[in-house]
Parts: sequence; structure tokens; C-alpha cells
Amino acid sequence: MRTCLVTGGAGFIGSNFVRYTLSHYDDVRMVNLDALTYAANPASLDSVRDDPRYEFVHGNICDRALVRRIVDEYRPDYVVNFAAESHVDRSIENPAAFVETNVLGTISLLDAVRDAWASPRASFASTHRYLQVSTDEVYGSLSLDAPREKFHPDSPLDPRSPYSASKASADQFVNAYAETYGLPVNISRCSNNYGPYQHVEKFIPRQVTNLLNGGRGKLFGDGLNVRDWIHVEDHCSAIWAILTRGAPGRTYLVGADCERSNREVLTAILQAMGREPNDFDYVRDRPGHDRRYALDASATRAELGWEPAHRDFLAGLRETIAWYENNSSWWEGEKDKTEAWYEGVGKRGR
Ligand code: NAD
Ligand code: TDX
Repeated sequence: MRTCLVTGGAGFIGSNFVRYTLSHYDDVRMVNLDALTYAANPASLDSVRDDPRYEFVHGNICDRALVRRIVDEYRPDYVVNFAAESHVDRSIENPAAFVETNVLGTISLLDAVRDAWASPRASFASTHRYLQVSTDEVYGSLSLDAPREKFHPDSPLDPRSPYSASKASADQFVNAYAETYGLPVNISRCSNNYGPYQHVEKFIPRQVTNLLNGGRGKLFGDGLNVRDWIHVEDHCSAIWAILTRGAPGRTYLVGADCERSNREVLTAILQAMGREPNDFDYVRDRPGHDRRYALDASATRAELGWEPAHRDFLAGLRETIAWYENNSSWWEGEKDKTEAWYEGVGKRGR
């Protein structure tokens, strides 16, 4: 039995990863450490709660004593750090919270595994792996005028929001621990995820739930910003491939070659939901709004033999819409709070 400690496993990608791993691999125990912030939803883990291979620990990755205790008690083979403040708009309101969890929380985890995994000779077992779940946003923004340009693993880091600055900083610490202490690490940098269990503050769930509630879509700025979409299950299978087959120390890009402007995505959602094409409002733009993300994951595919399974974006979008339609109890509790928060941001002028 291998033990995998995931942090942030009650959030969007983490909960998908816990379910994905337990349903695909019999010999894995999942321990989930999550602080249950506003972004978490314990109901995302209802289907695994009674699985004897699943354990939940309520706690903060910044609590260094707790993290050490958990690592000492469960002796994980793998640690996958999903825990983060993840919303760019919230990072513009309160950058310090992002430094706290995304940077200091990562260091707390790195220190604990470094000390627990080092043998008396300070070498690490080949089975141990720390995986930092990062983002393509650390590379900054591409231009709409150079459509063939993409991010590569060694593109220069150029974070432009407090969120991406905190993620890039955490990544630098992960690499520093690999160099300095020989810690067996990987970094995965993935593009925009979509699928079930994503918080209603994020683009696709916000549009879908606005429309389900009889409201309208909301496009920031001119709606021409481009994101590179991947189904969350494909991100999960890539993480597993990196954990189990990746070379220690390497950074892997994860993406599915699916660039769409926000306007195109919203148009597809409106059509799939039987609404008029103009059932949306252009709203105030996000300050410093990155124009375009696109990444080249060919090295990850070639090296790990990983391939995304969800290749039809419109089909995945329709399934995601159906999931929100059929699971309104999962998101209703957060919807009004989230829209009130967006309204407050607008009033504060940020
Ligand atoms: P999310 O906001 O849905 O979930 C974050 C989870 O982390 C929540 O369950 C929350 O309770 C937990 N958490 C927050 N602070 C914590 C703390 N201090 N201690 C313990 N738990 C804490 O985020 P997500 O969209 O699932 O993203 C997961 C990871 O993937 C993040 O690191 C994010 O940067 C990265 N990522 C996300 C995307 C995307 O499109 N969503 C793309 C690339 C990378
Ligand atoms: O109502 C909206 N209208 C709108 O036009 C919202 C919420 C967003 N947008 C735009 C902003 C972005 O161009 O849609 C795009 C996607 O927005 P988000 O869902 O907030 O994602 P993004 O800012 O691209 O960041 C996401 O992908 C990378 C995740 O939130 C990050 O955690 C991840 O690292």
C-alpha cells in the first residue's frame, strides 16, 4: 500500500484527484489535509468518505507543528500540494493571504518532508516524491498577435498578478529545496481546468450558475482574453503520471491544446443552455488581466506517455453544464455570497 498525502483535497482539483486515484488504483491510501476555506466543499468527497483507504485531517498547511505530526504519523510516499488561495480576483483584493498559504504553506510542507524523508545518511528513497501543483500563469501573458507562441517548461517566469507571483515564488522554493537538500520534487504547471466541483467564483461555473438562476453571463473587459482549457480529470491523470513516472527535479507542463477566447466559451455555454447569444454583459475588466495563456505539453506527453482523454471541449462543457444543473445543492450555498463579493469588488473600484 502506498500512502499519498494531498493538501487542499476538498477543493476543485484536489477532490477530483482524490476520487480519481481511489477509483483507479487499489493499492493507494489517500490522506487529505485541508483547512476548509470558503473554496472547499466537503460534499465533493461524499463518495469516498466511507472508503477505508481515505482519511481526512482538518488543518492548515501553515501550521508547521501539525504538518510535521501528519507527515510523521502517516509516512507518505507521495505528497501532492494542491492547497492554495487560487482566485486571481481575490489576490488583487488581499495579496498577503496568498503569500501566507501559497508561499509559507509550501515551505512548511517542504520542511516537514525534507526532515521526515531524509535517511540518517541524508539521502532520499527513490519512492518518495513531493509534487507542487502549479500553474501556467507563472509565465505571465502571451500576445494575441503571436498566435503560435506558447509557454515551454523553461520559458522565463514573469508573474503579473499577486496570485501568480505567489505561485512562482513557491515554485522557486521547491526548486531550491531540490538543489540544496536533494529533495525529490516535481512541479506541474497546468492550464485552466474545467469540470465538475469547481467553485462558482471561477469563469465557467459562474456563467453557468448565473444562467441557471435566470441571470446573465458576465464577461470581463472585451471578452477576447484567451485561456487554454483542460478537463480536470486529464489534469488528475497527468499528476499521477508525473508522481509515478516523472524524473525527480523536473517541471512538467500539462495542457490539452484547447485555446478559446472567453467570448467563445460564453457563446458555447449560452447556446448549450438554449439562451440568446447576447444574454450577457460586458463588465469592468480585471486589473492587469493576462491576455492569453497557451502551453506546449508535448515534452510531458512524449516523456510520460500521458495523453488527455477529454478531447472534445464542447462535449466536456455540456457535461459540466449538466453537472451544475443536477447538483444545485452543491453550489447554491456559495452563489449569493460570491455574487455579493463581485459586487463589492466593483464598488471598491478594483
Ligand atoms: P480551490 O480554490 O478549488 O481549492 C483549494 C483548496 O485548498 C480548498 O479546499 C481550500 O480549503 C484548501 N486550502 C486553502 N488554503 C489552505 C491552507 N492554508 N491549508 C490547507 N488547505 C488550504 O483550488 P483549485 O482550483 O482546486 O486549485 C488547486 C491547485 O491547482 C492550486 O494550487 C492552484 O494554484 C492550482 N491550479 C489550478 C488551476 C485551475 O484552473 N483551477 C490550474 C492550474 C493550477
Ligand atoms: O465572471 C468572469 N468573467 C470573465 O470574463 C470571471 C470569473 C472570469 N472571467 C475571465 C477572466 C479570465 O480571462 O475568464 C477567464 C478565466 O477566469 P478564472 O476562472 O478566474 O481563471 P484564471 O484567472 O484564468 O485562473 C485560473 O486558471 C489558472 C485559476 O483560477 C487559477 O487557479 C489557475 O492557476
